[in-house]
Amino acid sequence: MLSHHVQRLGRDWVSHWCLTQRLFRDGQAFQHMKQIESCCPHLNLQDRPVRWRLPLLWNWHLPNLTQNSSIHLCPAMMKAEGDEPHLKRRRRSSRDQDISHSPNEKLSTLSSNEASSSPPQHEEGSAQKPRGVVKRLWEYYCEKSKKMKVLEEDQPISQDHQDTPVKFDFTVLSYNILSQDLLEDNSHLYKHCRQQILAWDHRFPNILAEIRQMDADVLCLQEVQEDHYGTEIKPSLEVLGYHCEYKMRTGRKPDGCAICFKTSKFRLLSSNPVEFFRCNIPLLDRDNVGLVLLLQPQFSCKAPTAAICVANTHLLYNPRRGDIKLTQLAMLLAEITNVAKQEDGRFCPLVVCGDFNSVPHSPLYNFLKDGKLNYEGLAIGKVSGQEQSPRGNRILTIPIWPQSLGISQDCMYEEQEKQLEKERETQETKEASLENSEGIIIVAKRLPTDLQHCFRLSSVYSHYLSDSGAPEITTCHSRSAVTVDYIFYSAAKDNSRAAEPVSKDVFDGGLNLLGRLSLVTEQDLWAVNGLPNEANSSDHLPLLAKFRLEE
Ligand code: KL2
Repeated sequence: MLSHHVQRLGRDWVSHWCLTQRLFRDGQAFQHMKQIESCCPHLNLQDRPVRWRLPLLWNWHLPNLTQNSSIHLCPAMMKAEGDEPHLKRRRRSSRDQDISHSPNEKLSTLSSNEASSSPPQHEEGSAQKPRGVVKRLWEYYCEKSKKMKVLEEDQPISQDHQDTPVKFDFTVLSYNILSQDLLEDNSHLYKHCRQQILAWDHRFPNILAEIRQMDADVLCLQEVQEDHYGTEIKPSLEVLGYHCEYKMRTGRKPDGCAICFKTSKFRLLSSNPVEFFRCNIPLLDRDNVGLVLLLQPQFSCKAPTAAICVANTHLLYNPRRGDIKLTQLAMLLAEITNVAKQEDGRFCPLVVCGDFNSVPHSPLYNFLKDGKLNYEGLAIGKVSGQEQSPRGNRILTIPIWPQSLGISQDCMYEEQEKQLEKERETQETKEASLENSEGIIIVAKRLPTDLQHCFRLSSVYSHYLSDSGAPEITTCHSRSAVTVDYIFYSAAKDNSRAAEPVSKDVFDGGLNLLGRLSLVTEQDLWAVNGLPNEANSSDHLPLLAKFRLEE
């Protein structure tokens, strides 16, 4: 499976023969391939033509395909998401200062108030820095160290699980592709970019080329603009073998979330859009959405699991409105609970992707992963962790959302919760009479400020690079460089990756994380002019993970 995937990735690299030759001349490609082969003989790289070996290097080098190099950034026609503040939390290290003042940037202009804290703005006609080539490597799970590792020469091989009777491998990509309307509404965030690279005609071919090269079986895309979706994105992805499902935001912003899957790998069982806007609930006056699919894997033999559930969302940006973000998340979780619930009462394996506009280890992030949050005394500006010192300190109300929303504190639809309670009671009565015990059922004391959901999820990424400990960055522009994008999944019981918690026994099977495409640091990104740049055409990086579903 893996080597086949590598082959498919590799075919797309034939077109980048110049890079191939350069890397081989430098000896880098060969060296890296040798390392991979020595660690993973099951990849059988020896048998492949040379051109199939390159994708594992994963150096982006996308050609400038644009014909039309001019762009007119129109003034914002609509107010950006409510009255959102302009500053996101921004981590500036001394290293970044060095970058801003590096000799390479002599010709860049720094505006007086941004000179020390923001990347330089580009002047048309200024000397070019290197093209945006971000080096990202495949990291594979190492059974021995129980860690994700870039393959090295002395690394033992234990990946192939040859004795697994029934297995299904698939890859998932999560990518906020930056809608052109939002780019133009928030043009102040992209002053470091040459106008030419911000044109949709430049960006779309690059984004499509990235998606083609990664060749994921499932794509979770955010900020997919409706007109571009209809005319370019959907038709192009269909040519690549994807079936596409789309949910546009409510309100006036014409972008939304898409989930696309290879029809050769999955069949659509159901598609469930989620709107977070409710006209009768003042708290829920924002237009964000989610999309939840139930997919049936196309196994070559008898399927061990009937379905997997894939969810995608883009939560509210506003760093101060953690109350809205948490409610939006609860609404998404209620839909996931509904869709993923099987007849036997357990849940099918889950993959939850998206741009959560929340940083790692923030209360919202912890809640999503751990399945519980006590929000007593928590300021709404602290929920997402986007700002270290949020203005205002309004505390979350108890409860956060009104009962009229119809979603319980367990993030379930009230109806489903009642049904579940009934089932549980019947089960407990049965167990008590069987054991003939004193029938003491210990119920954990539940506070009114306790939020819960049914799942415990693991994150594909660990948010800090394993070698340097530097924070991984998924989005970067002139005001922010943080992780806000994630791929979460329900881990198989024996697959507690990188100190991630094991899923509760509520899942019917689970997923093994086989590998991921490594992320990079803020410094790495500013070394290629930040995002978007010549080759990376969004202000986010794509996240990519490979999973195995086992019997
Ligand atoms: O952070 V994002 O970018 O996940 O990449 O999600 C939102 C922001 C997206 C959808 O609302 O638009 C961006 N300052 C900075 N970014 C903003 C703002 C703002 N005031 N408003 C919207 N976005």
